[in-house]
This record gives sequence, C-alpha cells and structure tokens, in this order.
Amino acid sequence: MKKIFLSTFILIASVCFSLAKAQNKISVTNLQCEMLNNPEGIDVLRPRLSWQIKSDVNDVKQTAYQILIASTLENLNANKADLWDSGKVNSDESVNVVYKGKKLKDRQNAFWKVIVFTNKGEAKSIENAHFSIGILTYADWKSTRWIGYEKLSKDDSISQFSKLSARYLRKEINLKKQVKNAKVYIMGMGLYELYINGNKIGDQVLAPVPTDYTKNVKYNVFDVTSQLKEGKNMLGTILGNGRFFAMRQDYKPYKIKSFGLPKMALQLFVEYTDGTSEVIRTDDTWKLTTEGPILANNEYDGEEYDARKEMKGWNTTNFDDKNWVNARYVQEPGGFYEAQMTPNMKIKGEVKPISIKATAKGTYILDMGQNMVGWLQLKIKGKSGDQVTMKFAESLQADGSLYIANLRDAKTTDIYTLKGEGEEIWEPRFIFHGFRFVEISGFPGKPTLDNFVGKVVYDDMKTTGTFESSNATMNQIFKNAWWGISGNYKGMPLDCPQRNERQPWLGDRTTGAYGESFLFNNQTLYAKWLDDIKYSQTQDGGLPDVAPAFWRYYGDNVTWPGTYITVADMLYQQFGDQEVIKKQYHSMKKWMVYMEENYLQNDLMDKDKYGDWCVPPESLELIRSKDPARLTDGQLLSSAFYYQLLGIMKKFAKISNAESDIAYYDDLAVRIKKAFNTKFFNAATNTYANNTVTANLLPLYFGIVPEDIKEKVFQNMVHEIEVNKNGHISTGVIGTQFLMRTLTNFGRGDLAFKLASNKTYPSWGFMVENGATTIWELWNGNTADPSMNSQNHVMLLGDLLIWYYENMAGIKSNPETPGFKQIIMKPDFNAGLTYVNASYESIYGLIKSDWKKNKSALEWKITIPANSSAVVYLPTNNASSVMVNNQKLTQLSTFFKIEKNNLVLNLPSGTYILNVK
Ligand code: RAM
Repeated sequence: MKKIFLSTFILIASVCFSLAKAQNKISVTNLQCEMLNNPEGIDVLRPRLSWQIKSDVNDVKQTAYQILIASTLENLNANKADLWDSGKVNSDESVNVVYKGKKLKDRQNAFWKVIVFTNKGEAKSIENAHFSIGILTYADWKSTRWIGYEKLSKDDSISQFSKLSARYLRKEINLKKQVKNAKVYIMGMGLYELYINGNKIGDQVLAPVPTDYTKNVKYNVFDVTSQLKEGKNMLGTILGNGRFFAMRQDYKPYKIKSFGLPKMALQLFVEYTDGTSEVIRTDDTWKLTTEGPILANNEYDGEEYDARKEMKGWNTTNFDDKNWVNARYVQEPGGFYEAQMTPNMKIKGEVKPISIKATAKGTYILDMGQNMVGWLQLKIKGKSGDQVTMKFAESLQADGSLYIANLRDAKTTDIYTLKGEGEEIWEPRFIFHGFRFVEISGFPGKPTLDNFVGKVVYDDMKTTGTFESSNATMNQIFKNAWWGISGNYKGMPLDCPQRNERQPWLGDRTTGAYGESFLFNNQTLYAKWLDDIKYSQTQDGGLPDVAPAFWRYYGDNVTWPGTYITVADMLYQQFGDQEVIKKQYHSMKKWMVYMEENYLQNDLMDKDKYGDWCVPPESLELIRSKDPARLTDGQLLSSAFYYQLLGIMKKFAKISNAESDIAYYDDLAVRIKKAFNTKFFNAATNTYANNTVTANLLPLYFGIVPEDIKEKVFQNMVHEIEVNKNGHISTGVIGTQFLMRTLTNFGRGDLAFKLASNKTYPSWGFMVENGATTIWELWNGNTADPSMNSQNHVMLLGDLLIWYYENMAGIKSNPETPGFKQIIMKPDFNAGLTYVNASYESIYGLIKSDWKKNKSALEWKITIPANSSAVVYLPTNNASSVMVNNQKLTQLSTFFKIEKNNLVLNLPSGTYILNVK
C-alpha cells in the first residue's frame, strides 16, 4: 500500500522548497530523559533520551547524533563522557534513544548533552541536561525505618467520615563537614510536605501520586544541596491522609480499601566535600506531634485548620519540642518501593472570583466563574477564634443557594479558625475540591473579591494543544474539555473531582486518553496508570474497573478493563513509546487469555456490565435508560471490543518480540468476526442487532462489517442519526468513542460537524448553552437525578478531541511512524468550518495547522518540526491551482500525487503557506 503510494508521486522540477541559501540556524533544545523535564531519581537503568531540533530553515533531517554523558558537570564541561560517549551514530532517531553506556548504579548522577548532525549543518545542545538514578536496591532501604503514630487523638474518628489530624515530624541533624551534594528520598504516606530549616522543599502539592500502597509505594527525590549547611539543620515533615487513610475509612470496608494511619520513611544522602558521605534515615529519635493546626484533612470532606495552634518555628532548630513524643516504629505499607516517574501535582494557575453576593442567611456566595479543581486561598483579618467556613459546590439552585445534592455525602467544607494577628493568608494542604461556587459563612466583616484566589491544581504537565475555529460552540467545548481534563488529573485520571467518588475508572478514558494527549503532555501520567492497572491484576489474570483499586470492582467485563490496552496503544501512537508496551505485554496477554478462557462462549464474549453507559435516556430525570431501543446488547459491545483489542495485541506482540502469539490472536479474531456477523447482522435491513447507532458503529469502526456491505450499514446508521434522532447524538460512553471519526472516514464530516456544533439536547453544545464550563457526566446533566450527576466528568467526550485535531485541524500521527515522525495533515475542509487555527507540541516539536477558506480559495499555514515530515492533503486535483510559499507548485521539486480529488504533497520540516485557488 505504502509502496504504491510513494511510486505514484511525480517529480516535477528541481527547485527546493527550503530557503537553503539563508544562513542555517540549527539548535537542539528540550533535552529529556524518560520524557521528564526533571528526572531526579529515576527507576530505570537504561533510560531513554530525547531532544528536539529547532531551525529557521526548512527541510532539516537529522543524519547522526552523538550523546555525551558524564558523572559530574565538570566532566561533561571538559567533554569527559565517563558514563557514555555514544560516538557518532548515523541515525535519524531523536526521541527515545536508549542509554547504552556504563552500568548505572543507585543514586548515580548523570549530566548529558547531545551533538546533532543534520543535512543542514550540525549543532550542540544549548543546555546540559541531568538525571539521577533512584534507590533501586531494596536492601538500601533496609535500615530506614517507617515511623508514625498509630493512635487517634480525641477529635479523630475512624468512621464513615474519617477525621484525622495531620502528623508533624521533626528531626535535628548535625552535619559535621561541608556539604558537596545532598539528596533526600522520601516516602510520605498518604501525603507529605517536607521542610529543611523552615523552607518547603519543592513546589509540588498533594505529593506523592496515589497508588495501591500494598502493591507499590512511590518515593520522591529532591536535590537539597543548597538547603543544608555545615552544623545543625532541621528536617520537618507534615503527613496528611490522602488515599492512605481512606476518605471513607470504616464504611463498606469490603468495597473501599484503606491502608492504615499516615507514616513515612526518609533517607537523606549527604556527600561531603572531602569525599566522605553519610546517610540520615528515619528512626524513633524523630519527634512527632498530632497537636498542630491541621485538625482534619479529608479529600471528600475538606480541611480544618486552627491557626491558634500554629507552632511557630516547628521546622527550624529554634523550637522547643518538649511536648512532642518520639515517633513510633510502624509496619511498612507492603508495596514495592519505586521512584515516582511522573511529576507531582502543582498549583498550575489561579482564578480570580467574578462575583460575591450576600444571602438572606448572612452568608456569602462566591462565584469563581469557572468550574475548577483545586482550592481557595483566603486572605483575612479578624479576632482570634473567629471561624470562617467555606462550602464548595459546582452550581447553584434556582434560589441562589448551593446545589449540593450531586456531591452525595462529600462535605466539601474547609474551616479556618483565625489566630487574630493582623492579615492571615491560608490555603489547605492535603485536600482539593471541584467547584465553581463557595458559600462563605462566619467571615469577620464583609468579604470582597480580593479576599479570595482560586488555586488550580493538577499534575505538572504542559498544555500541548491549542484549537480555535470559526465555530464558537466548538471553541467553548474545547475550553470546557481543557478544564475538565486538567482538573481530573490527580496523579491518576479521576472520573470526577467533587462528589464522594473521585475514582480512577478505566472506562472513562478508553479513547478519551488519546484525545487528551493532544491537549496535555500526559505520557508519564498514563504510563504510571498502566502500572497501577498492572498492579491491580488478580493472580488469575482479572482486571478491575477502577485502578488503583481503591474501590474493589472486579466485575470481569471487557469495555472498562480493555482501557489497559487502548491507553498503551495511545502512548505508542502519540509518543512513540514502545517500552511501555513491552513492560505491560505479559499482563495484557494474561488478561486477554483469562477473558477468553472464562467468558468466550460460541465465539462471542459474553460479559458486559455497563452497556453503552449514559446514553440519552427516555426521560430527562433519568440517569440510566431502561428503554431497550436505546440500549445496545452487552454481548455485542464486549465481543466487538474484544475483537478490536485482538488487533491491538497483534501489533503489541510484534513490538514485544512475541510473534508466536499472533496466530492465537488471529484465530480468535477470525472466529469472533464470523460469530458476530452471524449473530448480530440482519441481512434484510443491513443493520446490526437492534439498530442503535452504537450497534452499527462498532462493527464499522473495528472492521467487522464485510467490505461489500459497509456502505449500506453506514447509510443506515446515518439515517438513524439524521432522521430518527433528528441530527443528534444517541450514543453513550462506548459509542461516542468512535462516532466522529467514523462519520468523517465514511465521508460525512458534515454530519460530525453538526453533532459537534449542535446546541440542542442532547449535545456537548447543549451543556455549553446551559452554562457548563466543564463537560457533564450525563447528556441531561441539567435535569437528571443528583445521585449520579457530576458536572465535571470527561467520559462523554468520546473521540471528539481526536476529531478536532486529526480531522478538523489535520494533525495526525501516521500510525506507521508513531510519535509524529510523519504527520498526516488531512483536514476535512468541507465539514462546515471556515477556519481552524490549531497547534500541537509533539515530541519532535511544534506542529501548526492554520487554515481559512472562502468559496473560491483556501489558505493554509503549516509548521512541521525538524526531523519530522508531513503528508499533506489539499482539496484539489489541479496542481496548477496550488501555490507553495508564493511559488507555483508545478515549478517546485516536490513529490505530489492526485488521490481521490486530493492533491497529496510530501513535505519535509519547516513552515509553509499553501494556497489553493
Ligand atoms: C460511575 C463513575 C464512572 C463510571 C462508572 C461506571 O460511578 O462516575 O464515571 O465509569 O460509574
């Protein structure tokens, strides 16, 4: 297929696109190890290195590279690559280049740079990069003790609404010599803050990322050289509950997992200038108190803080801790220790409230103007003992009061008690809320907008995508999606951030993760999540619906657990990550075999739990439809899904050097396809099962429909949408994952556009019209029963964002060359938009697609990063109507061909303006 494609290109003339005569400026930037910006303490001995080439000339291809890695910065600066000098390697690889130097050891420091050779000249990386190895040997942790305090204070409770005061710990250390290098390795469960000599270490919040602590425990690593001095130093930590001391502690213990009381283990590794070193470890000489100002911290219920109980100087050497007790030795949490390979959360932005209104009760309602996730910082003056209560909610009721019914039993309330010493500024440490509105009571005096700032909290990742088009509804949906996705990143992808749930449900991200990857660099977060899923696998191969399995849902369906495989595929497609597949392959296969052995009956997968979750129901108050005509057969869903997964596993088998498994997948796929068509296809009507859109869509998208009847099935599906559903969506979480792409692939981009720009029920635009600033859990989120009705859920996005990028902007990674090594730029110019301005920061660099058209002309500005290329589709079959950078295409030397009324160009890297008349 590919070969035919290339051979039909026509070579026209020999003038090159690039401005080759201009001075070539090549630079190498953005050096990354394991795709992390700051990989301090990593968990791999063969890390992968990546860099980006930037250039102001077109057509830049890497021809070779040389990587230099040294154990010290001095060595690197002197070009002494004592760990690895790759030599000049003739290769165009610039991402995920595997380390092949000396064996790296625990705590090894590495400094590196790269020299890149291109067809347009060579360049050295501007910056030096750094990584260090974590503590990979369990024995090195052995004499580091876990410490804590496993008693409750009088106001604590182990109950449905668990309440526990934060633990404060301190330890004075005496460093006898001058410090050359110091690193701290900390496991603080559930959440920690670390201080040295009174200063907070790092700008992370809510660290570390949550895991099933009986399976694996993440440690964080910080370089603290500059924080320590010769002589006395003070280490201090505060421990919060997080997911460790579960939010619903003694409530449905058969379902909700809890891990005990907070605890920590820490190593401080100090290297002195004289070459000697020392390790300081947690032990029972550390002092502890539970009498600090954080009286309670519960992710669902909120934080309570009494500023009168602040212990000034507790984390400095200048403090009398006679009332503190010695920390107690406690059991280790049980899981393996692993360096955290994804960044912690941070405060990523601020939101200023837009209004504050007094209520008849004497309280105030604050409006942030945006449904956001994080917390509120309070600036306040008052008397000692004054108490301000802040209750958080997503929306208001008709009478202007908070709508809290959809929070279920989450109390979402922060309480601050003033110390009365002038201006006090406070924000919580160990909780977050999903909210737009806050009810404030007990505020001393009259609050104004200046008393509050919203802190936006999510994993420290870059926003990689922008999108703007001629359709205002689509633009607002994009913004709402950004807020929903970022807000639900909490060291794992959550379903929602507000009610008493907040679980990492697999099914919510099956395809969504792929769309999200255009907006955020979510690679390490999802790689971590795949580990969470692997760790939650049962002995016999089963996978849960929620991972980490804080809620124990082991229901053995296909559609939710299948996310394990589709998310790995996303990491491969979008980031070119093969390692993640090799790492997970064995467990994925184990699950596939487990499902086949236990649930394949007559060649169909007979196990489904959720159906096409959350289709628009027959009555607007309903959460789940009971109307058989709206619901799609569970056996159809699970069989079609399993069939699709077999195809992905086949690809993974090749990557994982497990080719011998392919025959197994192939055989199953053939059998399932046959049984599927026999059971569900209705030849008289050319429809599947009960002819829901989803029932036809899945076999179409997954390639189950026989070639000769595809078009008929598609036309039937279109009829169902256009006529029977009046041009509206009727799919739920499952069908919506394939809807937009299928319509466009079969030539009905206009109908996809209609669905994307609809403002009436049910549609994403309907949410916007009803004031949504995020995406709802239900199409009828404004009217449905509150018992399952979150206003910040991302699962209904389906493949919408993929469609925005791949089909509207025309930014798609060629599946043959994953990670955007080659970009397929094929916007559907006729769907209904008149312009799109979009960009995506890929691992090769920035990709841009800005097009605008009127009846007679199209102008398209494209940027393709260096060392990448693009196949560009123009909507014409007339080469002489095309201009490239103000020159006639027919006078240039580039390959193009005409394919189905498109003129297809092969463009090397660079910036182009294409005009079609
Ligand atoms: C709800 C969750 C989630 C969904 C499950 C099946 O409780 O909010 O979004 O995956 O149900």
